[in-house]
Amino acid sequence: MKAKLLLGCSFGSSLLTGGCIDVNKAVNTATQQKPNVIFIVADDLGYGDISCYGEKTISTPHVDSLAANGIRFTDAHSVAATSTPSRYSLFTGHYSWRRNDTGIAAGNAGMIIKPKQTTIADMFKSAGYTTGAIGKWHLGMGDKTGTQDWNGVITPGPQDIGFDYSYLMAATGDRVPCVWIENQRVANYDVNAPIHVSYTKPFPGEPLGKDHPELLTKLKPYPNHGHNQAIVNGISRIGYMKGGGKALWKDENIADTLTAKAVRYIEEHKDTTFFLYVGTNDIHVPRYPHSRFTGKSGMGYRGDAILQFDWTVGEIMKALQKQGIAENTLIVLTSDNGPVVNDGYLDQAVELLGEHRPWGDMRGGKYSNFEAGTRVPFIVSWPTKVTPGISNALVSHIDLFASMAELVGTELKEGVAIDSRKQLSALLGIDKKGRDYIIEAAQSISISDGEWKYITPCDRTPYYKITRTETGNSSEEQLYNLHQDINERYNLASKYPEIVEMMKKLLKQEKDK
Ligand code: NG6
Ligand code: CA
Repeated sequence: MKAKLLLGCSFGSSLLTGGCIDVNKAVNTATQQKPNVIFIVADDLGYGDISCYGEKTISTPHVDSLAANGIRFTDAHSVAATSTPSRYSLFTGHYSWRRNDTGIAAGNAGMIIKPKQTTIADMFKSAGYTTGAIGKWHLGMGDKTGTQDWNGVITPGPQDIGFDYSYLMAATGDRVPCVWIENQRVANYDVNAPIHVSYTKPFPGEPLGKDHPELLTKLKPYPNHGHNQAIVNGISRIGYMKGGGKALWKDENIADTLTAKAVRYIEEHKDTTFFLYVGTNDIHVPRYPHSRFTGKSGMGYRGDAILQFDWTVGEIMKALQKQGIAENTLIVLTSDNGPVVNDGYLDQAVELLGEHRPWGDMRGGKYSNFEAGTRVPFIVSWPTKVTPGISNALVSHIDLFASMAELVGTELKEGVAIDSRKQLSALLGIDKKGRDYIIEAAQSISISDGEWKYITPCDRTPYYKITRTETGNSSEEQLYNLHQDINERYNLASKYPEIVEMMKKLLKQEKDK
């Protein structure tokens, strides 16, 4: 009965607004002098991977200081439990599961967001912002998969979906091509080493990790995880690649490079109003941090990569201070999906994990329908506007689009960011409730009102052996009470069929939209 009452209360309120809280004051002042906006999106960083979320095993002072001066959310969610669908949803305000081509993208995938689709960057531009994207992209580039000209202009690209400036890795650190792409051309291009990329056929004469383990000088792939194709910088990857020469990245310098680019962007744009997306490579595999960080966490490269991520955050904050624009810059710090310990390389992450719990109190992790798949760190800082604190409001990446539009005073046109809702008051810590419900996608789709969570039945494997992930897939309907059972151990579906029905109805309504 209690359950019913709570559910009724939660789902009974308006689904389309941030509630009756008045955010006009904050927004009005904001529109007089719009803030710069920076999204720092970490890769595979878990809820428990930064010290302000409670684990005593790691120290992330810069992130903690951002949280101490901003709002730290305890119930914030990415839309998906892997990178491509998660970032797609964040940038477009559309649920990734509305399309069937938003799964983990290859390094030679064509651009998933088509130029005609309006992105959050387009929205910022229309409000007079300059826009930049630095770091991990993983949303495809070029017209069609496999047809990019890596030796010329790669088009369409970020510029066609709202980013004035871009400095990106096409996909992930473990996928070719291992080069930076600046404004849709390979940065530091080497005319003597033309670049060829394939995900189907190896290039004759190019050694592969699986045949030449003696050439793997930095990290070896974990057997059974693949990552044993092209060798770049002593590390083998997914996909085949030829050429690159001096343009090839060195993994140990990736954080330095993208941090320097972000700092320079801030310096060069201090007199404009800007939106900057920084997607860090940390802490995705292959984890191979700079020697300044190695051995510092006691947890091997995974922990060291967390320290490197924290350093990046510190450098960005320092740059804002130095340019005198820290006060009126809104920063959102989050992760694209939950944590994974062994994701494919022998980097001792499992052996040296010790007491550290990247997933906090939750079950699952990256790839999982369970909470740790999508409940991610989420911090909002805006020194002149937000009162520091902790918020338990239910928030989702899906709402960043409409909420940022609210912030800058832009009305969204029909068909734009259809799944995104105005939640600025929750993001600024005023509304303590947030969304009525969120929808998340791993291999199955889940819906939760913060207390109750329903996971749609899915016949795929309940356990990924290679990453040791409990996926949360089950052929049975699953219903959990997250307030009493954050670890999702007790399936209450048969006990509360009316809640299951309510959840399914809502999900259907969303799907039919
Ligand atoms: C998986 C890779 C994993 C990682 C992931 C993408 C294998 C066995 N595993 O397919 O290592 O690259 O894709 O991660 O190849 S994400 O965070 O970018 O979505
Ligand atoms: Ca990721």
